[in-house]
Amino acid sequence: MARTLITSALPYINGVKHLGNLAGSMLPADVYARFKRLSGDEVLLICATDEHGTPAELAAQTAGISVQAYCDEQHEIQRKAGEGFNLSFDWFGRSSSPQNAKLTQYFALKLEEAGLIEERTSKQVYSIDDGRFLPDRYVEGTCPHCEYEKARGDQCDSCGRLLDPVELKSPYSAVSGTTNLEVRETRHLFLLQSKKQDEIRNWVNASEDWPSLAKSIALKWLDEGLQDRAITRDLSWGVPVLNADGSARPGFENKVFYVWFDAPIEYIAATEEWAIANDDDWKRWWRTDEGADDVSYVQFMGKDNVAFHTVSFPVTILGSNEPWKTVDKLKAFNWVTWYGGKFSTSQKRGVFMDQALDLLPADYWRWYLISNSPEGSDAGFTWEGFQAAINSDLANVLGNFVNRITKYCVSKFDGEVPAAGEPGDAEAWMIDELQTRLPTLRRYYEQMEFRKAAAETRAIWAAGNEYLTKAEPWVKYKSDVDAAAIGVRTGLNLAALFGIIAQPIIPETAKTILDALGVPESNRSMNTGDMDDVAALLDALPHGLKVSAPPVLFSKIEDSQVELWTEQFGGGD
Ligand code: B3M
Ligand code: ZN
Repeated sequence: MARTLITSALPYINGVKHLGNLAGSMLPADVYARFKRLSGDEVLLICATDEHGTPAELAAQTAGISVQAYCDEQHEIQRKAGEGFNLSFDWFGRSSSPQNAKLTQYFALKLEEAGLIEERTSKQVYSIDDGRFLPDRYVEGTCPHCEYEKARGDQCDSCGRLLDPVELKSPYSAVSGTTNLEVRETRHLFLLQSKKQDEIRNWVNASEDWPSLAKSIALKWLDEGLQDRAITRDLSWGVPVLNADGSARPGFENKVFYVWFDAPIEYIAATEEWAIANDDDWKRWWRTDEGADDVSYVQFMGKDNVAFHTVSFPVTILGSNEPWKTVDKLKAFNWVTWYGGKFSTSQKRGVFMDQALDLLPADYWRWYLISNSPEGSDAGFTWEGFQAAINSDLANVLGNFVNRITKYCVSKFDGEVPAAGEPGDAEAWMIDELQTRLPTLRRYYEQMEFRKAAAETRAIWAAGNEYLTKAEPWVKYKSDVDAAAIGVRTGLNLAALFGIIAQPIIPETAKTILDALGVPESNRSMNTGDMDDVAALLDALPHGLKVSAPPVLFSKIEDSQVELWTEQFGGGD
């Protein structure tokens, strides 16, 4: 059995994610995992909250609670939101787990043994008024590259460049706002990435399966030259820096590892968390000397995370000189924008995951976000676009088809799959369509082209509607019941097929359809073998099988709802 390991970038712990975050890693990772499971692979889908670093500390401080309590609370909220969206994580872990602390410390020791870690004195911003160093986001100021005035110490939100806090112009403390700052010296561990420049370039070049967005970002970073970087910070919340014997490293008692050093390691540690909970073996997914050499490993992330996954994390795992599994395919996404601009809680722009589920079921959002996946470029969310997609694709093209054919079967054929009738021209046309479209659909999924996969899914649903127009069982029924019967039988089988191919994107609705048609779990697969024989697919439901009409699958979004939501969450203005 082929094995696929899938990780989604770990959502940062500070607050529920918006629809753009969902669309840029967790949701496509889930869709791909569902497709792979339906294709017969053994799949492990891993995600976790990313809990260390300055944003967590700052958010906890604002909330007036301890960082630990803040993370406990937020992890639970994010876990629930993920569950609400039917994200089928095999494990949703926490980077603050003891497994991650241990593994992070282990990697650091291995890297040091390999001569890739060095203690260096570095310059850090120190706040005299706050009485502390201000690493990363604790300091804000003007970006030296693009002059954006609210750049954070670690990265500029405007031009996307990674920054060193001491580079910021006109810096101020994010804790207190004070500008009474100075640069002081402090000791940190540096990861000597420059030593790994050639090895990483060779590794990136050897990767044949990376979609172009990820590869071009990785090569751009390599062209700029890999910088050695500090992997520790003057903070108390995080993974402690230890010696091999477990004692605190002298001079590092008040320091922890940098969040971007331990966060990707959590992919592995979360697998360990999963293994402990399920009495399984995590090494068969991660150690090539323990069976992971036949795993295909796919990562999902927004484009701003690519450098960390193609350069920094590989330096960590390749630099350890141990046989760890590295990524095979890396799928990166552009942004989902809110009417072309940024999502913002404070400015009431955009919908966040928990709010979305208060408005409509998960499948509505999943469909829209996947069929408008920000793959080739940014994708703008608009209420109007959302309404149009739901009303047309889901309510009209899919929903009406299923309701019409099942209701007709119930009213004219006693709710039983009719046995009579021989396939004719209309059926031959439908078979022809599916013979090209089903392999195309599978190919788009294999290539992780989600927008195209959704478009092809819709095209198959639309072809089914065209088939019914050609077969017109309701007209034929008046003169020739058997001729109507073949149309109804084919229509019911099409409805089942529509449910089967809908599973990766809209799993809940797909289940409703397949349950109503009595399709057993074992006949819901999307693997090549089961999809090859199209004629058999269109006569798969046992003749005489009792079917029922499912409840209305999707309700249309009214203009009045669009108006109301535009007021509540912002819109085009
Ligand atoms: N937490 C991304 C972010 O929140 C970061 C991803 C970590 S993946 C190891 O933007
Ligand atoms: Zn900038």
